Amino acid sequence: HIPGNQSMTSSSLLAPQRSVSQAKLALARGLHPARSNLTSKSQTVGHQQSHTNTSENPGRHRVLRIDLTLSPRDPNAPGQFGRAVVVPPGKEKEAERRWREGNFNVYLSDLIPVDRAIEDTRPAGCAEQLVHNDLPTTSIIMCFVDEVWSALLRSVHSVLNRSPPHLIKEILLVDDFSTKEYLKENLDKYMSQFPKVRILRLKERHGLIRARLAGAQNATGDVLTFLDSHVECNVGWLEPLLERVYINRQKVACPVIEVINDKDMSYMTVDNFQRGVFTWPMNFGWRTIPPDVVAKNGIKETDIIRCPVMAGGLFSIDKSYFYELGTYDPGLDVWGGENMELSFKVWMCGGEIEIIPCSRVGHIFRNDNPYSFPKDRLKTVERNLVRVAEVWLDEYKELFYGHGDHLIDQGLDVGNLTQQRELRKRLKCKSFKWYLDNVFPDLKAPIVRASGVLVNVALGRCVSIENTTATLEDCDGSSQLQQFNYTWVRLIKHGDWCMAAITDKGSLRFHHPCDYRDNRLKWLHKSTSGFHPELVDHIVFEHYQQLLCMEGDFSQKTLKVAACNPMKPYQKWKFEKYYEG
Ligand code: LR7
Ligand code: MN
Repeated sequence: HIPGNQSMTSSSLLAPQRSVSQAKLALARGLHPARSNLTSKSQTVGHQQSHTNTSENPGRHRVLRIDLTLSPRDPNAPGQFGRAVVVPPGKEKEAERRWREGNFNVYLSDLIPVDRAIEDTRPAGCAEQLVHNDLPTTSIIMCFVDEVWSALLRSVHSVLNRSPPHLIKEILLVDDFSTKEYLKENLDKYMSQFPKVRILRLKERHGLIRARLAGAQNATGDVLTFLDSHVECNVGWLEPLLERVYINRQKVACPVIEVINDKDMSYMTVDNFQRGVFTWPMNFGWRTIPPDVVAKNGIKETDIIRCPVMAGGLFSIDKSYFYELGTYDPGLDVWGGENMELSFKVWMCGGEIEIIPCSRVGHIFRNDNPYSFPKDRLKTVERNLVRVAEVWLDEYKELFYGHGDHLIDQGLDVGNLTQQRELRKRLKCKSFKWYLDNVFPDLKAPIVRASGVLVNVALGRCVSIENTTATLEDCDGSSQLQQFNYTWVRLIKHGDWCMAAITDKGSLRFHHPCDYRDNRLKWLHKSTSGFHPELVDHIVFEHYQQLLCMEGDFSQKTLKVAACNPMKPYQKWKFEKYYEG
């Protein structure tokens, strides 16, 4: 699983789980989507609602209900209330043709209103929550490259229609050097009706990371709120985010990311209790908090969820805190890895990442990026991840390098890291071990995969080390000379010395120093030999496409490498202990 590999990181696979359909959810609340405009009850609609201090909570008010859901312009329009839309008969070809403009159903996106209503999917109780009267203002930063017109407009309208105006300092649209004509003239013209919307045009393609930084540099609000350019903000989405940042400026607040279906444009809610996590080699994903943990701890649907990592695209952060943290590593290119970087940086340097269930934003999940990468996509993502690993993961970076094949082995240039490492020192950030122990204890991260004595299965003898040579001796678990670690980057280590596929004085040599980029030191064993299923329990050395296996010779007490043969018993090896990870 190479990072960026389609099957591992495709966006649609990353969509958070959902099992409750939109309709079911509406029914559960006694609302029918089509009739929710009749259920306004006592709630105030529009921007007029004032900040009345409730007597029991002076200085706070309820989350405003600023929302067109209760009175959409055209209740019968396609896609209204977040309903699924079907392509009209005879238009299928056109819809199919237009798919690749955005890698989602662009035809339907154009068909539905830019300010459609969507179901209020917040858990019960959210509308009653109180937020401070003096919340900070925010700049909304949305960067885009060749975004679909109607999707971009719907994103902007959803912010304008569902945010208290006094909290929005401005909406910054950062055009990352789009090539589409309509995004040039038409966009300025369209947005000129909204004084708060500003368009910033980059003179070359920078990628989303540096585009966001350009937005941040131009932002005048107290808080930065980043959004993708194909989202729909739901009712009351903003106040709960700003409330968290207000309570503690080192909190980074993320909404629940709901799903705008790429095929039928329906707005679908997602399962509760999901955390943002990652698996090796740093693939972002969602993990549901197990029901028994929820029950045992009495976790409520509205409770804030602390996350090891954020998805990346949608969050609020105090502007001065963002700069204190040194923003993003500006050396990250185009797309990918920046969510890991910021997450590690926030947690390790004193902050927190939270998902706020009362804040919900829909996002169009797509199977593939609709824009081109200036350089190779895989290499770009890999390079970004290596920068993150080298700066933040400490000794655990081996788990990143050890999972899957990495291009770094082929001499990929990742650029200079001095400034990023110095930043980490200057901020006195904690270790990655601290992060694992305190923030993400359920991540399996054993630095070694196997350890202890290394036994030749057929001979029942153990590898021992004599000066710089490997020998075969009677097994003695108490002997230091027979202790080895097999690591994720495939080194067989004895202290700082590594077993090499080099024969010296008739047996394999232990080499110093260990360098995981030295191909003579890399051995494949056990699960990594999944590439060669017939060679389980063998220790394989890969050399110019040719496979060689470690083989014991007890009469000589030596080890060598020889042509692999699954039938040869002297080629089977076992470590004393294996670790899951
Ligand atoms: O070169 C680029 N320049 C840009 O301005 C590439 C992209 N962009 C814009 C793009 O138009 C879009 O608005 O940046 C935004 C994000 O790009 P997407 O939508 O192609 O990314 P994504 O939704 O597939 O990927 C997720 O991971 C990215 C990793 O770098 C970013 O962090 C995205 O913001 C992030 N999206 C989300 O977190 C939404 C939920 C997805 C999940 C899980
Ligand atoms: Mn996106």
